[in-house]
Amino acid sequence: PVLEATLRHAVAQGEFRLAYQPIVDLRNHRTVGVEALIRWPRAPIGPDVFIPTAERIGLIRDITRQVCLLAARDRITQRIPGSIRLSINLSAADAETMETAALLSDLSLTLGDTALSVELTERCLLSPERCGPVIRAIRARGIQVHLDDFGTGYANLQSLVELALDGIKIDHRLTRCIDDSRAAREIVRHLGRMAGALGLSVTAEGVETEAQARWLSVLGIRRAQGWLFGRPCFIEDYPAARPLAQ
Ligand code: G
Ligand code: G
Ligand code: MN
Ligand code: NA
Repeated sequence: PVLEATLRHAVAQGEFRLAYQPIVDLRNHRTVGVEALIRWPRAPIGPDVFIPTAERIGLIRDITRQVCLLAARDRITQRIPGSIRLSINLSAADAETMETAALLSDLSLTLGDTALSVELTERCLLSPERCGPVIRAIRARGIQVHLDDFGTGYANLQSLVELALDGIKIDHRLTRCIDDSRAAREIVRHLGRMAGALGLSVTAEGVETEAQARWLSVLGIRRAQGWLFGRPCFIEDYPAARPLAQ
């Protein structure tokens, strides 16, 4: 209840910021995109704690609206060179209202040359009859839709059957096992093949070591994200140029 009241206040006061984490091409470690991750600087808790609360008390659509405004205001192209794609995370309630497509469309126009993607979790897709039309409207505006946390849920293969999507993001829990587990490697290899056959891109999340990055390359995965390449940081702290790894 204290968190709920504080969170309502934070939404009313606009106390959130976005941290950006690079997404790289594993073949040359060049930044091809950034994921925007919400932060609440005044509070010592992360979105893993306050986003579920916001979802429960009906604040998430207000928060998503603020995320879109913050992403427009941060002018990321002035700090992050090259043609990159910005990804933002959506919650289930966002995926069920057409207002989200309009919101994203406005953001996409503001971003100009920077392409826009959204990341949905499986929970966003629980009612395909409601999210299907919203996802189609988002994609019709040239915005990509990626399925987040792939490989750890239970029904996301069905999502790939029912919905046209652009890519999947392999959950960090799977990436973490890749050095030690032949099973994890085979799963990632086959996920990559399956995604390729379906015309989906694959991004591995939570890459922390060179060994994991090498395995992913060997297994045919092209895009990755994780502390090895960069931690999420506010736009003013975003490294001006990221050295290419040898
Ligand atoms: O940034 P971090 O790894 O702490 O994020 C924790 C969780 O919060 C992740 O599941 C991430 O998808 C989610 N998250 C981060 N930023 C946002 C956001 O802007 N909107 C929503 N809906 N979820 C977010
Ligand atoms: O669910 P989603 O993929 O949107 O959440 C991304 C979360 O993963 C964020 O909270 C982000 O801070 C975190 N994250 C990003 N890179 C790494 C990493 O290399 N290792 C770990 N453990 N977490 C990471
Ligand atoms: Mn995400
Ligand atoms: Na994820």
